[in-house]
Amino acid sequence: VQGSGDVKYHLGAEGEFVAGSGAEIKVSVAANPSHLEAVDPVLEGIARAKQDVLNRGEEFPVLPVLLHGDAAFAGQGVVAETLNLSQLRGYRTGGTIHLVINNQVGFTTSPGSSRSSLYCTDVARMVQAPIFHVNGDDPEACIRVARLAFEYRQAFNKDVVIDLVCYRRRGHNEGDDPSYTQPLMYDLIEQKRSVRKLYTESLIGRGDITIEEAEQVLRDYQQQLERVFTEVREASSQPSEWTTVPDYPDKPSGEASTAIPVEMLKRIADAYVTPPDGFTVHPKVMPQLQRRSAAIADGPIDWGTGEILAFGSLLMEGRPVRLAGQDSRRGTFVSRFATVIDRVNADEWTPLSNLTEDQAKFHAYDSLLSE
Ligand SMILES: Cc1ncc(C[n+]2csc(CCOP(=O)(O)OP(=O)(O)O)c2C)c(N)n1
Repeated sequence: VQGSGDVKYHLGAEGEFVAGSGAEIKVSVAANPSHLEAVDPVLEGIARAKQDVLNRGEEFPVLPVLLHGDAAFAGQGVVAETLNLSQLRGYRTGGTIHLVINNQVGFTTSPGSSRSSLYCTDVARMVQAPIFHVNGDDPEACIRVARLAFEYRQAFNKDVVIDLVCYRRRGHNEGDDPSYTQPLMYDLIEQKRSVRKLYTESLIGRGDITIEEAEQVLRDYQQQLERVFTEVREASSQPSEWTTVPDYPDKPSGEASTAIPVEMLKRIADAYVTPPDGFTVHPKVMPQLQRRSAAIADGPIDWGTGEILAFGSLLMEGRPVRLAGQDSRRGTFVSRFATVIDRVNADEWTPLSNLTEDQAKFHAYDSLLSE
């Protein structure tokens, strides 16, 4: 069965989180393959697509949260590429919260062998993201930093990083004994009391709770774990109602009609020769736009014009079109002119955004050079 074994979480999940206050929020966990950090840009794409559908502009109502390991965050190139996407018009998501679970080891590799930077989070300095280094043994400091990070994201719509400095008590997996490779660190870890014990002691010491209350909370929690464990065990012995492969819609069969009315063609042709008032089209570009417009009426249709007709007719049928890639707007080979730049003041004009009152939105973005 796909996703069985020790990596069930790789399948992702969707649900609704209900806070103690009763507030509800939709939460989804992206399917995450074993290739560390590969999910980062995928998650950003999911968040951006949801934001585009919600269409609430600079509100950025979907919050991406990325969890990283310290070795992977410092080592994987896709982390830098994802940070580089974070403020670009075609890709931004209004700020991502990056939480690095910094257990100070990557499987068996110590920081001295896994990075040249001082901190595992230094790569995020490339976008001047604030980075909070916080002691994982201090839950209240962690909560404070989490709130601060969220408030920063909401106020500035930029990425923010939490470096949760902590430790891994046991091996990377069941068969692993970290004292083979990090004996000194693991001597220290063995002597440490757990975060729960340390925090319980400080709450009791401060007089915030009594010993009896602490014991009661622990009992409740263990009962919850037992209950869920039993539920899961019983559920797994019944046939699963979940499918394990994506549900692909059937391909349309037979010939689909793709013809468009001649008025649509004419509207697209007109849009290409009707710049806004006061807009100065580059003198070498204007004849190309005029040729395109004439070709729509009389032929022949070249590749670039064919594309524009396809996009334009989809837009007039109410389907949004998003085009993102290297030099997408002009077209690498001077072929597209999805966006035209004013020769005098560098203003932008996108003819396909000016077709009809009720057309769908057209987005054309030049992308970062990442491939
Ligand atoms: C791209 C990639 N390289 C190597 C691995 C194998 N691998 C899995 S976990 C791991 C160590 C990761 O260390 P860290 O990022 O610090 O996260 P931790 O497991 O300590 O939370 C390695 C090397 C992988 N899954 N993906």
